Amino acid sequence: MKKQAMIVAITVAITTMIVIVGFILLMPVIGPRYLHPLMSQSMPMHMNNAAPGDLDTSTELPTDNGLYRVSFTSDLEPISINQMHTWTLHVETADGQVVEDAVILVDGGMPQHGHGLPTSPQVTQYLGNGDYLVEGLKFQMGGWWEVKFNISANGQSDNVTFNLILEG
Ligand SMILES: [Cu+2]
Repeated sequence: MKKQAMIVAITVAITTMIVIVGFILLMPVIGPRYLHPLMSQSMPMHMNNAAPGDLDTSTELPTDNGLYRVSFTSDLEPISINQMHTWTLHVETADGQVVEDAVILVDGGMPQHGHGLPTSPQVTQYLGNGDYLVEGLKFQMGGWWEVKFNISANGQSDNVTFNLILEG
């Protein structure tokens, strides 16, 4: 009887170890789905994502490397979804000189959804006084959006990212 009990105990121990090791090995496959159902790709993510609480939604920001100060105003105020609209971007140097004739590229998207902008907004016109017309902006759902500008002037390039929280 004692020997039998020991065999049972060893069998249980080995089985438990196999199950634990197997579970650990399978974690990369099953883990995300079982442990973080909200992060699963198959879930509709648009409803359950809160933007980071400390998100900077300033409409005036320095560029990443501090070359320029950039601000924007929108002709749609407040900015709402599913409406094509226009921004005016204002660009100054760090010391407050208006930046003329910059080449500006527009990009953006929703960091939590992994998709970009639904349109291809472009700077279509220099309005003078450091102001640039950005046409073709549209956001098709509520949540956290990033709008990025790459600004090149006088051989120097820098980037700025504006954060928007839109009602959906
Ligand atoms: Cu989205």
